[in-house]
Amino acid sequence: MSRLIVISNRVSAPTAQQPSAQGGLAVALTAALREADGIWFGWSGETGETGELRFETYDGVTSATIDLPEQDVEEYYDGYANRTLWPLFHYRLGLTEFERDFQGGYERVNRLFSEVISPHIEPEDLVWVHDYHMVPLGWMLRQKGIRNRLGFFLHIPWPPTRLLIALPEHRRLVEALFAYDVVGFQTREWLETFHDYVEREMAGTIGPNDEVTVGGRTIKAIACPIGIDAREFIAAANGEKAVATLNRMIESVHGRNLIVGVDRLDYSKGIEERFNGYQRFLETRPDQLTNVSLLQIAPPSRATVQSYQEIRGTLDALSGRINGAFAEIDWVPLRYVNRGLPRDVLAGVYRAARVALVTPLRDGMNLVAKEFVAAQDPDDPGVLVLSRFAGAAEQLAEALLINPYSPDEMADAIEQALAMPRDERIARWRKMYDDVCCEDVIWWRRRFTDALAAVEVAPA
Ligand code: GDG
Repeated sequence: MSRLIVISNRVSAPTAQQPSAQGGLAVALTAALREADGIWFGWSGETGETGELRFETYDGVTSATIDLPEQDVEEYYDGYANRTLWPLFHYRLGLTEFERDFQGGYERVNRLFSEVISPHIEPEDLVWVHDYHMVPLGWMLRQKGIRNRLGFFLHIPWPPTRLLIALPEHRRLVEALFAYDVVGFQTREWLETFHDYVEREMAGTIGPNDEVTVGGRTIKAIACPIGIDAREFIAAANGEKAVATLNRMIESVHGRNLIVGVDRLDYSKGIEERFNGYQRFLETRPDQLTNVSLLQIAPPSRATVQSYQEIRGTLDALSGRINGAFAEIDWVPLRYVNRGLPRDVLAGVYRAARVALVTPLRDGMNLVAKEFVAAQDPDDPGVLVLSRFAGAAEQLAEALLINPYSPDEMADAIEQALAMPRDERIARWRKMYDDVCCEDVIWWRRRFTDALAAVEVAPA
């Protein structure tokens, strides 16, 4: 078995200081690396003079991190990654900032990564680069003489061609992808939008066996949906902490139905639209008024970016308005927690919920939907209300699929979920549960690395 090298913006493998991994990518890759005896390279999250890579091995996973100068963090991370690519790839052209300095910082940091990492790559290693922060890295590693099999996985959506071409350097960005041997997307839909770009903008061709050819270079582009570590999560949901949380939650709702939302505080997650849909539900179903309780957990993220400060302000105001309008002296309709919870506590919260609202406006996949399914009690499962614009909707078709922009659809789905007979809940859940367990993070890792390992020869 080849050693696995993972490269991504942040290394959120567990460390002595931070023993529990957080975030979609972190949770998924930690499990994968532990199995393959790999190294995870990335930015330390610290600003300062760029020095040496720092290696640390903790709980079976080796990480190697580097600090970045403040200007690089501003231009590459806050700038190009979070203010250009993230909004654009989530279909938010109005929030996308086009600054040449951002792109300069992006290329500079990718080049730095190629310089510090390439000496640590051994000839047989599989190299797996992750996400939109690192698109040009493969091309830069090739320039450093790296001949290894190189893979790239995009965790976020691939935008429609007509949106992507708003990016001045769109062609350069996509061309860089052709330095990889395998490029993975979360869903068929994102893969097909990538095909569309290749055909329209690059005069490329789509061949059999996932092949995509542009100007004589053929790569594999695959749909490879990420999963969760289902076994670990089910165990967590049945552990002591989760059960204690479950009981605490049951007590706190006094017989009402708990509805839950869990998201990084990000405008792509549709939390504002969710609150609006919930408000519509409360307005139009007065008989349900004191029958429900919504708990929204939203740990802040990317707090230095203005659009994130704005969404936080919007949600503070909206949650206050909803509670002001509908609360009784002994009941509040909405509990809004601006803080992360430990993973096993989260598992207990999912278990206690009768309904989960997972309603992103766009999402590459969305692991919360899968975690909720994994945590349910087989005899009395809750109902997943899921945005059709989440990648997860391609697999979890038995959820109540909604358009998150429509408060009426959201309100109807909440009503339908609360009224759903037990047999129907079990039937829908069972199918989703089987898929979540079968297509888990190990399956995802293997599917990608098998495709990468099967590449015949790295290009000269
Ligand atoms: C990107 C893509 C794709 C959330 N709050 C807490 C907490 N979380 C954990 C969840 C889940 C993870 O964070 C979030 O994963 P998502 O998939 O929902 O979203 P992103 O962070 O945007 O991830 C996404 C993913 O990459 C993987 O490819 O699915 O589409 O955007 O695991 O449980 N964890 C804890 N406390 C919290 O309060 N412990």
